[in-house]
This record gives sequence, C-alpha cells and structure tokens, in this order.
Amino acid sequence: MIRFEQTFMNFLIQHQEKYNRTYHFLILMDAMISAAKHIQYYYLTSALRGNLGLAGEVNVQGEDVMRMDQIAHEITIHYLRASGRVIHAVSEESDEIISINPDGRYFVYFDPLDGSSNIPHGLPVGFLFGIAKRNLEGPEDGHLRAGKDYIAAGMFVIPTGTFTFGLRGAGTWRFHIDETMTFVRPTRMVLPEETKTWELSFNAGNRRTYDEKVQRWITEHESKYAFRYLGALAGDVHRILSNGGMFMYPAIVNHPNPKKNRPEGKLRLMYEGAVVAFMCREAGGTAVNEAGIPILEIQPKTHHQRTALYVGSKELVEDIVRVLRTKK
Ligand code: AFP
Repeated sequence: MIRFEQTFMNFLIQHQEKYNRTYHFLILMDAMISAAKHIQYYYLTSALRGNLGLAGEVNVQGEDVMRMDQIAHEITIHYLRASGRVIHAVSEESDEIISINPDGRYFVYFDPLDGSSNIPHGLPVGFLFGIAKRNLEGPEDGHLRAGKDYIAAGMFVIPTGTFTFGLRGAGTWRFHIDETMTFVRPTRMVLPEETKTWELSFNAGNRRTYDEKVQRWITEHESKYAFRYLGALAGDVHRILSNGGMFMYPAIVNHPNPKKNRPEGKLRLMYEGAVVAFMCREAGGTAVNEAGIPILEIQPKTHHQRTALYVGSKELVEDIVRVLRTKK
C-alpha cells in the first residue's frame, strides 16, 4: 500500500502559519532543497564519473576533475539567484561575500560540502546553512548576523539523505529523503536527558594539542561515554542531536610545531559553529567557544571567522564551561 508522508514544504506551510513567516521564506527554502537534491545527485554519481578526486587531477576518462565542493557551491548559488530572495550569500567556497539581489529579503551563510576528507571515499559530507532576515523596519546595512539573529539553520547529510532543520522558536526537526527524492517524515529532535546514549566526539589525534585543562577534562570524563568521530561536522552533530553528549573542536594551543597552533579554533563561525549551535539550542542544548562564550552571541567581524566549538547536551557543555573559565 502506498503511504503518503508529510513533506518538508507542507511542514513549513503549517509552521509558517504558526510562526508568521511569509511565502518569501517558502521560496527560499524551496531553493535550498533543490540545491541539496542536486548536490546529492552529483555526489551519489560522482564516483562513476571519477569526480571524487582533487582539483587539478585527471580522472579515469582523462578529463580534468572539478572539485565536488566547487560544483556544490555553483549549484547552490544558481538556486539562490533564481529564488530572487537573497541579498547576499557567504559561502565557504568564495573569498568574497556574494551580492545577489539588493531587493532580496534574506542573508544566507553556507558551506555546500563540508568534511572534504570524506569526499575521495564517497563517505558522508554535510551541506550546512544559516539564514537571517533583513531589517524590515528601516534601512538595511547588510552587516553580518550573529547566530542569535538567524531565523533558521539546517544541515543535509549527503549522500545519506537526512536533513535536520532548526526553525526559530519552533524546534529542530529531522527529515529523510524518500524514493522520489522528497524530504519527508518530520521528527522533532530533543536532546535526550538520559545519559546512557551520550557520546563524545572530537579528533582524538589532536588531543595532546588542546589546552591542558581541556585534556584533563577529557581524561576525567571519556570512560563514561562512547567515542564517535566521522570528521564531517554534519554527521557528527547528527549523532549528538539523536544520542546526546558533546561534539568539540577545541582550540589547538600545544602543537609540537607552534606554527600549526590555532588558538582561534578551526571551524567557521557563520556556517559551521552558529548553524549547529542554533539547531542544538532549538533541541534543548547549547554551544560555546574556547572562552565559554555562547556561540550564538558572537558577533562575526569577518565572514570566514573561525571559532573553537563545544556543542551538545547542556549539562556537558556547562561542565566544560566551568573548566574553560578557570585560569589553569
Ligand atoms: P574540511 O571540510 O576541511 O575537511 O573540514 C571539515 C570540518 O570543518 C568539519 O566538518 C569537521 O568537523 C572538522 O573540520 C574536521 O576536522 P579534522 O579533519 O581536523 O578532524
């Protein structure tokens, strides 16, 4: 028997009434969904075309390889332009902010294919985005928005076909892709309070490069939780949103080669840190940087600004905040 499921767009229409959003937002989200499906298609078939390699390589057909992340960027910009609703976009794949339509209504900050070390293996990567709205009461100066000003944020895990979407004040929801490539079956994500499924997720190879107090915290707590790490933020945070626990990418301050230290962190604030922090807040969790400052409160100074990130269940993040705020 055929079972018809609730689609993402129907879900949005329902929630739009509840949260007073307009059809402009539906058009923008339709563009994001189209971009994700298009990227999904390219990713699923790119091993066949030999397009999972690095730029500058030549594939098995003797053609120049185009980087998948560049393809994903171009696809996304195409749909954002076609929507007519976007003033400007920030993409991980573009040095400059991309002006689109001065009469648009939204700002979109995105990373079209995050987790590049998984690309040559065809393993999961993420398409992450945050959306903010222009000032509708007066003139708009186009300043970069902090996560607390996003109206929505989401991440597609590609090519597994899950889509997690946080809508301001309306929770974080997960959708799955069906056989017609439609995102269906919304399930509300609420971080579990029960600790038995909680996980810790961080790059264990970097462990000795963290601040000593962070290293000590890990030593004290690691045996209580399972450890999981995919190396693609969308996949790792996908697990944390379901199972609880904490994902962290601490500042690198003790690297044996000091040139490789990253005291400001590695992840990007606007289209990585703030995106997962927003979804986590809507699911009952929280996120901070290395100083213990809430990620959503950080006002970006530059569009590719980096941050350290601790995100997940409140109890764990608040515990590490106490450590981060001590001197030694
Ligand atoms: P890349 O896209 O450069 O691989 O970075 C992915 C990422 O920004 C994020 O998705 C991961 O959580 C994190 O970096 C992985 O970084 P490491 O490879 O250093 O563990």
